[in-house]
Amino acid sequence: MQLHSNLVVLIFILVNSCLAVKDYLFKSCEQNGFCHRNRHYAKEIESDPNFKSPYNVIPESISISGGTLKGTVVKESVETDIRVEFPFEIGVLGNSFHFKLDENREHNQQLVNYRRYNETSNWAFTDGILSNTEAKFSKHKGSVDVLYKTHKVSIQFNPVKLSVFYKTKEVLVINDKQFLNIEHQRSKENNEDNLLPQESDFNMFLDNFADSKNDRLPLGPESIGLDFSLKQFSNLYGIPEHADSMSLKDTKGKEPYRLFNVDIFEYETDSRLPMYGSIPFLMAVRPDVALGIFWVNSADTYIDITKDKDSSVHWISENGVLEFIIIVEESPKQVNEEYGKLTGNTQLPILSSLGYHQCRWNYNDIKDVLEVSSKFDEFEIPYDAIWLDIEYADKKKYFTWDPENFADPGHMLKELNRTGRNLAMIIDPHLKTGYEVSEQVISKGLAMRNNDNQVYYGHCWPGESVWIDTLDPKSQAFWNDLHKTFMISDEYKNLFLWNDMNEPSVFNGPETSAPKDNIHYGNWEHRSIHNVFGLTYHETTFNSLVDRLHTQRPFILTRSYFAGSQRTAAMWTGDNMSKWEYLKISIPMVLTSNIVGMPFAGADVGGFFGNPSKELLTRWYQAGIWYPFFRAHAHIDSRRREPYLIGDPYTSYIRDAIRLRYKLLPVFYTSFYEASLTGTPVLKPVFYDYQSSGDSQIYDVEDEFFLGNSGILAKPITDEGATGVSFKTPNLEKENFYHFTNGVISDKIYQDGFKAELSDIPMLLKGGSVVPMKARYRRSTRLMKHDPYTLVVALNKNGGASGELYVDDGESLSSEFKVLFFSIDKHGVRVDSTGDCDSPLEFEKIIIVGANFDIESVSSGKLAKDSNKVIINNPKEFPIKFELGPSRHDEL
Ligand code: NBV
Repeated sequence: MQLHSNLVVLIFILVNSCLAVKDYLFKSCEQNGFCHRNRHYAKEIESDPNFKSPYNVIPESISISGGTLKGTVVKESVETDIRVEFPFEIGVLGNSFHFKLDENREHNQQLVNYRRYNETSNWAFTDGILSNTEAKFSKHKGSVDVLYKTHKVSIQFNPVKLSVFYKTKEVLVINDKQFLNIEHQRSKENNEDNLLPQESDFNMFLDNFADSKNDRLPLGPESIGLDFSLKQFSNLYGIPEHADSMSLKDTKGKEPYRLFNVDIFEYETDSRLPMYGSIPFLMAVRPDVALGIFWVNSADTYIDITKDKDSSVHWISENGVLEFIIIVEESPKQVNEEYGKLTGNTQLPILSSLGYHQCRWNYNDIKDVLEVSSKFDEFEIPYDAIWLDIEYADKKKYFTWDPENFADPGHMLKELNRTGRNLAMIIDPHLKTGYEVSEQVISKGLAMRNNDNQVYYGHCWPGESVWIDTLDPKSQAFWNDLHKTFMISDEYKNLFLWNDMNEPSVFNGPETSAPKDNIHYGNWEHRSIHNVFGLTYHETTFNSLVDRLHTQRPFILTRSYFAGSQRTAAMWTGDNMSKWEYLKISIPMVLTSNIVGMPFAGADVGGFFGNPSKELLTRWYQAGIWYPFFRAHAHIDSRRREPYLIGDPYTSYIRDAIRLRYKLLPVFYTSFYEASLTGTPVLKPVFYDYQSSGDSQIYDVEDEFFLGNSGILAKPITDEGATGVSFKTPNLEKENFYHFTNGVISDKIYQDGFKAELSDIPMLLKGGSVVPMKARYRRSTRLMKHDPYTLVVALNKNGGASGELYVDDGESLSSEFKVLFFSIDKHGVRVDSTGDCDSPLEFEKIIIVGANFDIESVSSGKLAKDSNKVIINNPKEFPIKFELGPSRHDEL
């Protein structure tokens, strides 16, 4: 068995090392039964102007109670004897419209749960969502209206169609094109009597895709499909994960976007192929309205997009209940806020996880780890976490240490802790057979099962493995115990965890994942829960860490994720390559993640596969400092490339870049604080603030972004040999942007492009901003704790500026905190605050640019002037009052 499994791994590695993405491994829509059938159905309908949908609401079925409308949709066709009823429910959650439709199915004596999976929302939604009791319903002949806030949803009965109105204007029509399709329960024997004339029966009861490994499809066809027409929306975003542009593309005549969590090897850019995670949330934006569609489904899903003045989106899922949320608000920010109320906002990260992470597959032993660590100090490059990949474990048996190379992990953790550093370790969900942990998983009945209800054995890094079924609530206690005993003792709190391969990745499984007819807790098929499995795994890990660390915020990085993952983990974009195009695409990918409420995102700096040129590596670090999650990583076969190894001037440029990240940590932390409250992006696309600027090009800007609400606008250089940069700055007549390259403020106002040498990180600061920074070099975040702040102030055209700073202890789950609000004008500098933390903060400098008033003296601190900058050193007391000189501008 062992020999066999090693052979499989070897073949996998050999095959992988000579091929790029094996798209033949992944089903195209054409090959994937349910997608093929739904596209076929849509095509038939589009070509028949007389088509009348067979789905109607039964008027007498409507009942309203306690803020919920219940009713029944009937699928009825005169050409056939089909008559199936689907109960549905409509409600309003917060300010979001919620629709859920199920099917009353007959128990068919099968092993697998015969019902449509209806628990995706249990994983995706946060606790304590309240129904909006102010929602009103009004019945009419042939329709019923739901009214809430400034919204109305009108449900037409025959055929079923939902029109969504916002401030009296129609913004969305659901089932406008009549693509609604619910493949109801039937058997192979009576299938013919259950088909509509427009339907194809392609692969309803068998899956002939070569890699499908005989999926038994025990429940036959169960797919759902539905179209959404977005009125006057042509800017669509979201539905990650794809290595593609931020603005979604038209898929007519092409592959649809697919959401199916897979370990995609050497993924290509400009692709709608599925990747490691999926968030079925789409945002559409026009100057006056922003709209969100959250398709609450964890099965294999395709999305067809037609882009036009009125765009349309066709969602197709393999099974599950038909459930979706519609959010309509004025701005993308408000849509994020509503989505955050449903799925939760990102956790406020432990501050040190916002520092720089140094990873590679693999650091060889403890000596290696500690040497790398001290090299960072020798070269005065800050870092916060060093990472261990799969080789630290004894024969890749997670929860063990390699006895030779990692004999005394306690010593390593203590040494790292001395300089405030963390160790991040990988723990994957595949567990090698034949050792204590996997044996217990099997004996406790916690393993994922195959379609014969036996433990499922597959292959992954350690060879033959079993998978923990984290849908089973019993897995939690078991996982808690493992983490407690493994992590040596409570003494060590400087541990971060990394959950990889949790799509789950199965080397010999269909599409490199688990067979869809495998079985999970509740006898649900893997088919139904596939896209949420990764979340169940990292959430279980999160809870284990909370259990172990008690009051300290855990940090977990996950590769696979779903809507709701933001509550407990950070993500990264997986195995990219050391090529310029991957550096470039990482920015729209991270922006997309921010748009859909998962801001703690990053990409492997330097590229995972291959060896970057020195220029590429430098530019990647300069871009990487903006990723909310900032980690360098490299494949086991790549050359070592820790920043100090590259040699000057590159090492110096990289050092400067990393140090700039540390200087900006107060801004990152404040942005995360805001994100944790309101779901707002940490890396914010430009269109968020210029939605109604009248500049339609702003909607496609995907190579520059704001850092939260700080006013910092950055545009990383992602082209080889580039020596200049040109920003897209809207509203230049009304607003001014100051040069802020490398975090050094200048009084120069941006006009058009400028030069950017290899040493330069191009950035601008919007007039009207106050940026709190910590300027001193320290080895790690924790060592910066008591450092004083510098305030960088860029005044707007009216001579004013404001900004925010969030402070707490940086690590406790619930700690005392303080939010400072800075405001500056010709009278002086004010600081207001809220919160209960009263540890004093120190400010060492205030640098002001853009003052067209002359400050003669200040009430606190020492005034200095450097060309056109005003500098106040060591201000002790706020407010600071300005005494203006004779050339004051009274019109201000
Ligand atoms: O654990 C090894 C790697 C890891 O370094 C990488 O970051 C993950 O995305 N892991 C995938 C396994 C396979 C890599 C080919």
